[in-house]
Amino acid sequence: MPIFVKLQNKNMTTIKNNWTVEEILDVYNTPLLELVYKAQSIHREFNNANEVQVSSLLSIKTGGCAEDCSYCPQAARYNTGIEVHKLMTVNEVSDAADKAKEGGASRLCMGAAWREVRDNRDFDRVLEMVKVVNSKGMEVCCTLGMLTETQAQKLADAGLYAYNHNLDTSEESYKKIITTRNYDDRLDTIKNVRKAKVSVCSGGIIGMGESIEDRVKMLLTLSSMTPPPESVPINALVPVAGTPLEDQPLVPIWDMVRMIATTRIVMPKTVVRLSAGRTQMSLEGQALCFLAGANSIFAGDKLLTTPNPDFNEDMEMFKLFGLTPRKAFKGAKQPQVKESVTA
Ligand code: SAM
Ligand code: DTB
Ligand code: SF4
Repeated sequence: MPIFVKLQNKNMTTIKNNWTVEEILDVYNTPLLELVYKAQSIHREFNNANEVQVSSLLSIKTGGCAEDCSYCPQAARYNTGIEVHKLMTVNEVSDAADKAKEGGASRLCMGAAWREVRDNRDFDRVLEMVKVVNSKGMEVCCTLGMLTETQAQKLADAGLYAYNHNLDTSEESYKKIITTRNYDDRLDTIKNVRKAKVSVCSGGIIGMGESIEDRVKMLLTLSSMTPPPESVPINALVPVAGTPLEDQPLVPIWDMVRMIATTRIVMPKTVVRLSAGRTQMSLEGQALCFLAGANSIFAGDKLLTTPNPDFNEDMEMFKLFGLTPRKAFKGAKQPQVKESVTA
């Protein structure tokens, strides 16, 4: 079975975007080493396999969120003991961006524990933050919750490069994880981001008690978008005490490898980010994830509220694996992607 079809026509590459659940399940269930081999082959065909995009995360507004996302330490209704912090100042963000850039990050992703963006002074301040970080030659990403079309356009005008808005899981399992919004709300925001011509970053979390079919269905929804997201973060659940998912067992590394390899195969050109959960993975486990086609990480000692591997350890890991951090794409022409082709 051809697992993807690629047509080369000058600058135009066509990638299969009509996967079925059964086809993606077949990919996911391929014998492990064969799966990694296939994913690595596709990765090498479409990307520079020695380059890894390094993003730095900054929590610009922490905790006190109105939503009930079962995994999240920042939801106000769970007692997780995190330090709540109001919106940072533009100067604080500018200093943090300088530090991240010095460390080699090409992208700064600013996260706010908001259900949605409201048209108020806080949003005006975020727009200023975007302008300042953009002026430093970094790709600026935000994850601020739901957005209207107008808000997405304002962020784009301020110089936003990418917007992160995760689908997290399949539509069916979403209802078990979050009740204060629905899947369509998520899809609507992603559409608004697209309309504003901002790069889309959308992925999910594994290890929340979902089935393999749920994982596959999420990948189907992402790969069927026209075009698919430019980046897809794959998070392993970080079980946080006080959240409803605190007792979930840690995700086996083999599940993470399978999920990353499957993401790489169904979305060959997408940046696949090995996201939350790296502190619970060995170096060998992470090496397998890179072999399976991961080509991005969050670097920096903290994610939003939970720990991440030490920055210097990550740079040592890159050295050991022969990987180099990718330069910022800003200003570079993005390849054109034409959709719809049958395998
Ligand atoms: N409030 C915004 C939203 O929900 O879109 C932005 C911030 S929210 C913390 C960003 C993403 O972090 C979530 O969509 C989820 O995928 C991920 N996340 C949150 N808590 C996590 C955890 N404990 N383990 C893994 N990923 C997590
Ligand atoms: C994403 O997919 N993972 C990042 C980023 N997008 C915003 C967040 C992970 C958060 C992990 C839990 C925490 O540190 O609070
Ligand atoms: Fe709020 Fe986002 Fe956490 Fe959900 S994931 S509780 S929306 S910060």
